[in-house]
Amino acid sequence: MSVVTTKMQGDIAVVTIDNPPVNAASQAVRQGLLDALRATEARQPAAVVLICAGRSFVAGADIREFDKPFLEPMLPELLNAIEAATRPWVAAIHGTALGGGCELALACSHRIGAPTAKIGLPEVNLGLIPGAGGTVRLPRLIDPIEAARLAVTGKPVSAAKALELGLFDRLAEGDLLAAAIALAKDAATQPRPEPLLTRAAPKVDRATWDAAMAKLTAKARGQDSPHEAAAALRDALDHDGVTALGLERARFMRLKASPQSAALRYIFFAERAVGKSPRTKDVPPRPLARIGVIGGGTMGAGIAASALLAGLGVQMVERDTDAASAGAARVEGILGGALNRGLISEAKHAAALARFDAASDYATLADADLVIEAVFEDMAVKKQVFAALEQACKPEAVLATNTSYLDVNEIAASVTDPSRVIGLHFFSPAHIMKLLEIVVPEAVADDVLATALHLAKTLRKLPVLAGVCDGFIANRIMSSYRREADYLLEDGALPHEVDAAMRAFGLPMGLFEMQDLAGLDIGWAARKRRAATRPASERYVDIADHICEAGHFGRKTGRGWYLYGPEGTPERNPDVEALIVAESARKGITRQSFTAEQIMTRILGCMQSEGAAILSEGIAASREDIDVTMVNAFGFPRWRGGPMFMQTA
Ligand code: 3H9
Repeated sequence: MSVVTTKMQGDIAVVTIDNPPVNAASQAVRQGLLDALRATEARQPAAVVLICAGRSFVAGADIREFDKPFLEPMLPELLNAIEAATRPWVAAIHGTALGGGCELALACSHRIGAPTAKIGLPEVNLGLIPGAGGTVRLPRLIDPIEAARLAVTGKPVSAAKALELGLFDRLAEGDLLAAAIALAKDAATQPRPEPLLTRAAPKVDRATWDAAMAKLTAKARGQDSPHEAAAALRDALDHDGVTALGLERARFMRLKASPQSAALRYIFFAERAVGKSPRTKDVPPRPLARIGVIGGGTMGAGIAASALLAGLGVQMVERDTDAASAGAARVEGILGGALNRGLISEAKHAAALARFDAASDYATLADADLVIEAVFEDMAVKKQVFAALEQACKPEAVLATNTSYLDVNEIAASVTDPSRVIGLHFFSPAHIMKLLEIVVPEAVADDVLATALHLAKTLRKLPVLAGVCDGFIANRIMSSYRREADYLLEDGALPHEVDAAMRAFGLPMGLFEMQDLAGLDIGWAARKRRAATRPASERYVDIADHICEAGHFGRKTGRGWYLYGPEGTPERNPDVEALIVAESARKGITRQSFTAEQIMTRILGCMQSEGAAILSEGIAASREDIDVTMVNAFGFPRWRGGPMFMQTA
């Protein structure tokens, strides 16, 4: 069956695209649309409605075609032809109209949206700009700065906002097709709006424009495409539509061939490829309606809030009633924050609170389908919790640990049925961070793994599967490059130099600033715990230990790797720098200076060799697992794809 069909409904032609899953504008769709255009031009209906089957309007060009030569008909020419049609075309939009889908809607003479629809130009997220007239037509339809906001930030807008901006002519009350046909009938009786391409460019004062673009591109941090999108929009204001279209196309083609776009497209597909296991194919998950969370600290509260916001019931358990009240207050704080910021309605807030309870009694977990412990990182404590869970929970309940590095096989072996135990490593703040490392112990049952993946989906998290080892994927790589950064200090670099190199690379924060923010005492405690098992031959840098021994734990004590004044801005710490120089001397190391590039070559090389070890040991199944983890756990710049992608790109 053709992916594009045309049927008459009275005197209106209804053209339907049906190309699951997201109606991407593949070659077949483009050809189908061209055929539909020719047929409707020949038949001359009163008007044409363009609608999509399935869950969405066209969600963009087919990204999978981008690595191959483009096939005719090309999207820009097709859209020009649709815009030049003699009959009105009404785009009826539900789900998402993104990228080429938004551009298709702009080529139509009218647009109507379902109230839940979203529309936008997300090409920048793939290292691109719109390449089929988006930057040219949109500023000729709506306020050019608002048009730039869509193209430069890549963030879509809601149907209500699209109506307010003038991007939609109407919102559909009730049935979308019926409402679109009504609009098409109205359009057939009215003069055609002038095609956007031939409209005069709107005038925007240069200074106002530049200030707006500076604001919109402020967060680009090394990524080119937002700047390119802003420049394309400016071209569209400075030139007639046809000339601007040529400039946009040239820019699009150049960016499509760029390493940044290759990296961003890789990570787009990588994020959709991870979190799948052949073991769970055709294995239904266990029921999941109410979960238990042990521990009401920052992590436990974040996990609880995330589950409540996803519609699950949550029973929190703390060691006594005071701790339970404090944990409950943390959860209520997160939910209240979401309400105040307009992220959830009053009704959703009330319903989430109604599904929540905090207590000090494990017996309250009797009906929990899955329990996640988020208590202190200590094997003995974890085993005690699991022993209590075994007593309190129903036998089919999944028991999960949120440990970030402890041996999940050992935890599993401590209960009678180890097949029910799995690792669910959330990242802080757990209600915001998307990554969820699912740690798969040897004895785990397939349906327990399926339940963990189902939980990730319910919580709208990005699951990555990891094997059991110290630190799994995320913290194992983090520990290794942290160690390398410490070696760099002894070898001649200073903390601000390492941090500046990391920021210049595109990371949001340097490693030492990050440690100061998290608190140096956390890593110190972990190092002390591991001291007994650390091989004597291993190179060990004790600078951080000396800082902690002096009672300096980072931001919270005003001193750490840096000094913090009342403003909270990190300043170089002369005492620490003297300590570093003294440590190099004590170890007989001749200090040398490093360029930012040399620093990053060492840090990146270290991430890559640890990643290679993780792959060869089977801790991660693919390089995608590692790259997705690095991008989503530690802010590794998406536009570089990830350390493993960089090694092979
Ligand atoms: C563009 O349009 C350029 C033009 O300006 C100019 C051209 C000349 N192509 O995310 P999901 C697949 S650039 C191919 O899990 P959701 C996806 O891989 C494009 N495939 O679902 C997955 O496959 P699988 C501008 C695509 O409901 C499946 O669909 N558009 C495309 O969470 C489901 O995806 C964008 O950047 C595509 N364009 O989210 C939009 N999109 O099942 C990119 C998706 O095999 N897409 N797939 O793993 C999205 O943002 C989300 O997919 C969307 C749905 C919001 C649509």
